[in-house]
Amino acid sequence: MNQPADIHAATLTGAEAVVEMLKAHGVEMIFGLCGDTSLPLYDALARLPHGMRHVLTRDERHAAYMADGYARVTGKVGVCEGPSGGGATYILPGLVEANESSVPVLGINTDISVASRGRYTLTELDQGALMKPLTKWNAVLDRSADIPRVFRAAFNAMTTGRPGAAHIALPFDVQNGPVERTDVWGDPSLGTYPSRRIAPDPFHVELAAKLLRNARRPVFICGGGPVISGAQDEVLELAERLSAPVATTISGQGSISESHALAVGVVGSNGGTAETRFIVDQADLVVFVGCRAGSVTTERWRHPAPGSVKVIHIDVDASVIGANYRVDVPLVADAKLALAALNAALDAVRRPLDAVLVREAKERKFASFAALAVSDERPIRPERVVAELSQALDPDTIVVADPGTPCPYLSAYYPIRNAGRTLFSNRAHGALGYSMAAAVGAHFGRPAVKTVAVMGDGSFGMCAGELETLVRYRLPITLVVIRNAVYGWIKAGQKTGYGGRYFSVDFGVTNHAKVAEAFGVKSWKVEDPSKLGAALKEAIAFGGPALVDVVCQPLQEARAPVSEWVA
Ligand SMILES: Cc1ncc(C[n+]2csc(CCOP(=O)(O)OP(=O)(O)O)c2C)c(N)n1
Repeated sequence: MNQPADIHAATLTGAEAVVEMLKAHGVEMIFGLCGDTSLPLYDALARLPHGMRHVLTRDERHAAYMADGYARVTGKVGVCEGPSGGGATYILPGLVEANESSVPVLGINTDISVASRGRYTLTELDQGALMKPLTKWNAVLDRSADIPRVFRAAFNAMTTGRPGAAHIALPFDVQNGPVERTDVWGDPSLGTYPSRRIAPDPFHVELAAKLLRNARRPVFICGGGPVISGAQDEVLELAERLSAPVATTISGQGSISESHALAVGVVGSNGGTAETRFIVDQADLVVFVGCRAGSVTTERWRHPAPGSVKVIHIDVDASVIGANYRVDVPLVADAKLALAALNAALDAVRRPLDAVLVREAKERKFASFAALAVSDERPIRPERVVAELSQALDPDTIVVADPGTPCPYLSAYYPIRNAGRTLFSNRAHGALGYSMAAAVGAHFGRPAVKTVAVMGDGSFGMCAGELETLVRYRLPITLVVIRNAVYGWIKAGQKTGYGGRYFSVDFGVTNHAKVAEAFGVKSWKVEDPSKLGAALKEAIAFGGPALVDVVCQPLQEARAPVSEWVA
């Protein structure tokens, strides 16, 4: 049996060194699930006075989503862990989402001993090969002495350049071998992101400033980059200086408050509308900021239309620039530094505010929404749910939206009133069942504000096990389930694109309120739209986990925000 840690000994065990390396990088939270190969690590966590909090989850996928939600709202690296074999395959979806969404999440899977490799050992798996294409950086440890260097490299990779996920496989015997105490150190600034900012080339800044000066109708399209780099002030200053509309992707929401006169809202095929598309189409210069200009944002590279506008592309990842659009000026840089440099170069410019186009587009967009938002139809219209949420929630509430109905409807019609990260979704892969766990991570990251997760019933089926985690930690999180007994987004696609030949998209009705109650979650089931607002307010005010099960219309009967389907 292991002895209590001697915190002054010249050597540590590998497991103790892992704990010290996490602490050295400023880690405060670890989300994870135990296993046979993790016993030394858990024992080190039990014995050492590290001050970190471990949240026991019911599934490694959700541990990774929690780390992701935590990282998104704190600006710190999220850490998750699990055991070998199934622990690695289960943690994987959360790591790949974080990586593709430029969120720094460190996944640690313990592993069978180095000495047992190649002998058909239970749970043996090539974790290095598995994680390599899915993470920004990964390593399999073979020797305890490498632990400090490997952890330093992982934190460096996650928080410099484009942030991303890292994975470390930590074999059982490596956890027990010796590590020199003098090697165990880390730079805590690498535990936050972006930890090392890259400044733009002044030559390209001048070229971009010239294009902006000459443009008559410039439009900004902000991806996730501005919020990641904390560039909200610089976005606002530049937009106001040029009187230029600011549109965002879903990940880019929070680049600007959507109450601002120049804020267009979301563009693209998942959350954009014809009205927001119009603002992009009338531009003579588009500035992509921390945005990959991918299929959803550009509605399959048609808005803006290639060749019809000049393009300035700002991104910290040089490979993004020019991948989809011919670029007139590339700015390889951190978004905050690039926008600050443009503000400085355009110091003399101050155009009078002219936001008529944006105002009219927003009025048209919300006029068609408003009629549906007050509808008393039963089952309840999704628009009504979004409108009631907008009324019930404070501007600083963190809202996490799952794919299906929640993400496109909330990103289109739930105007975020504060700049910064208050509404987010897993936009890279859009896997169902993200919001509940991400909300748990977000709550631990910002416990002083309310956190709400909005999901379809398809998503509920993929995350319900974590209700027990919410209850065990008595988390004051509100869950809203849009119940329609169908994979509605896909059924709507079958209607729109395949002549209504519905195939294998309907499933049975679940009473989510009852399921949640059985876990110990306070629940409401709402069928009457006039009772929805009150139920939401009660659930939000409740001091523990709460769920509102809303009996809704399926999407194919409701108006989808955009009739474009992305494939
Ligand atoms: C893990 C995963 N599998 C499949 C999909 C494809 N998919 C996208 S939306 C959707 C339907 C969502 O259904 P539900 O959660 O009930 O929400 P609704 O669309 O009915 O509002 C499906 C199956 C996905 N996004 N994630």
